[in-house]
Amino acid sequence: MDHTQLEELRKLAEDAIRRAADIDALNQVRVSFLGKKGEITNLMKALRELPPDQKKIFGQKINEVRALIESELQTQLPILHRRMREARIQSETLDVTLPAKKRRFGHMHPNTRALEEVERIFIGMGYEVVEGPEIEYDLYNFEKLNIPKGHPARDEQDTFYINESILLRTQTSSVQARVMEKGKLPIRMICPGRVFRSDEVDATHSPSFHQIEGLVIDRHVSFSDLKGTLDTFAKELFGPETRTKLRPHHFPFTEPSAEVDVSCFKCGGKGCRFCKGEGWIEILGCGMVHPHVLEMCGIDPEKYSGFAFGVGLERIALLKYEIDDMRLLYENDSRFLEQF
Ligand code: 2NL
Repeated sequence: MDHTQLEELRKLAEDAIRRAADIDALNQVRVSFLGKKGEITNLMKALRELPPDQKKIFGQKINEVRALIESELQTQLPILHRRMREARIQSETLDVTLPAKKRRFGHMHPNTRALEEVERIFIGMGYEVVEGPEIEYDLYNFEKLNIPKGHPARDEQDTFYINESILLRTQTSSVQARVMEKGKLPIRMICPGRVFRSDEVDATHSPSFHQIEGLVIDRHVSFSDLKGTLDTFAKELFGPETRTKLRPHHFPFTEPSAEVDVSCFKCGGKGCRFCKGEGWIEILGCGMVHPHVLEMCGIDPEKYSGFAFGVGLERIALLKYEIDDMRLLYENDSRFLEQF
């Protein structure tokens, strides 16, 4: 160990410190000179081998060099900080004269628009919106709705079964059966949601579509309540001129049952291309809840009565927005969706 060697080390360190391009590089220099295995630390260890008189001289000298390196590092730190900040500002400059990027706005799917419209109407009449599981027990989807084993609606040709007792719901009535079973009366609810049927895709069918069902249960609910409610609904949805008419029908879960037609909102009922010359368009199915259904869901049919109805959401969307093929609703072609 001699003075020149220490002097060289100091120069070397100073040089490395000045050349460090950023804070990381500076830290590396710090470690390589002052760190646990650094040059200065090694020299300190080497002191032990020296005779006592030299130990003192070189000890002092090494400490001086260390202090110099430390102060040099201290000086360089703010300089590097400033330099890095300036470089970042340089690279982040914003050219405000560049043309703006065009924003692409998304918007509501026609199904969602139709759904929110229907929900708005029924919420306005005091209904609650309730949702339930898409994977359902046979018990809630069929049994409690008066569709016993062996009924054609249960056919594997029409229903997606997961196993013998679990399936993909074919109607949202299963949600209503669950609500009735809870026993909190009266009930005034709609339940929108996805349902599944084993259908081939065509212009009016899909294996998965959406339904909105409604249910009202209270004392003294009558068929005229049902008629009035659906007439109000049709007028709200298709315009105040709309008239409704009921045709007798059959559903296993209602008695009596009916299908509801609305006067064509294009021609006012005279008959046109839109209503295929009929003047009327079918929009939903309905009826008074079958006493047996009430019973199976734990409600006393002697004390309570109610009505129920079901509409296909896609059918409403197709009619309201004059779309002629249901597949367009599922393809997510933005050129189509942009039009609504
Ligand atoms: C249709 C017919 C309908 C119901 C659904 C219902 C639900 C319960 C009890 C009784 Cl919990 N009925 N729902 C009633 C009549 C018709 O839907 O053609 N839908 C598209």
